[in-house]
Amino acid sequence: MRTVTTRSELRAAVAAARGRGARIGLVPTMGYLHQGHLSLVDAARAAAGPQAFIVMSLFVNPLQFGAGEDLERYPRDLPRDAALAAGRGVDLLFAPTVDQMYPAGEPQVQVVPGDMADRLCGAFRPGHFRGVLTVVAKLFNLVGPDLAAFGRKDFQQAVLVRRMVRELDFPVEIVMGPTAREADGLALSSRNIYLAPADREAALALFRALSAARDVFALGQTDPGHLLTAARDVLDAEPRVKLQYLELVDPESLDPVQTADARSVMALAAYLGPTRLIDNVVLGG
Ligand code: PAJ
Repeated sequence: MRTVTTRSELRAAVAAARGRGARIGLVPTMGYLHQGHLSLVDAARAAAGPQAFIVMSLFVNPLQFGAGEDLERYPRDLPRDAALAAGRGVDLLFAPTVDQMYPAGEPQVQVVPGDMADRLCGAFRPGHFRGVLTVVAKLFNLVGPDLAAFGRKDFQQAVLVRRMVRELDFPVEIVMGPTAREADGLALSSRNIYLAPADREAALALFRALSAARDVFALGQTDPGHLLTAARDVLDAEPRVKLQYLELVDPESLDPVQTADARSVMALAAYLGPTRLIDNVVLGG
């Protein structure tokens, strides 16, 4: 695996791979890699086929962090990440500085999403998805991938990237990888290392709550109120969990559903101490 830090080295390395007939798969990340990120490397490789050339980007994107969020203390460890990426078969690691990505400071031209970015997480993180889509668009233009992999864990993000690709005609196939979890159900996240032991234990209530709703749905319940109550009861029983939102939405529009079906997605965000965690499940999946 080669690591590059400049846009020109990135373009040259991708062009060389393309010249050899490679199909380019991109896995965008903010680093501090875990098995969720690495499972996307596998998904991208599988989708790209025998001629796969996998590019991973590793960039803590300041544009997507709001005031008072964890930009400064977001965990960073390039040597560790490079070893993990190489071990999983990444071909090219792109780890730029902020100056390299935004040489003129905050870009004057950005990708501004519509109402769908003001729901769920977006309601509590104004400007977050503008920052995400702007950096993803930039990465798509720098790499020119045939496909790019995103995790279902960040469900709203993956849906908005799909919309951006469709509505702005990026010639990129989007692959959505399943949520990787610890053995006890906690969704893997770079932020899990912030959790104090008692909060790590309490955080299990998130997936337990979503699973409870899924169980009630499996018994035939389709009323959103009942399904949300099933989840909320589990969360309420865990006082360390400070729920930010719990919603049952359509997977395409992100609108709240009137009647649940197997495709409906239950999503939540909650604070455990100072740490904000998110999770979601597909009711029928
Ligand atoms: P980051 O949080 O580092 O996540 C990078 C990718 O890994 C995203 O597609 C995310 O959905 C996926 N991922 C994270 N946890 C996962 C899990 N437990 N299972 C499966 N996939 C998981 O998301 C971002 O970075 C940024 O917003 C980014 C897209 C890189 C733009 O800056």
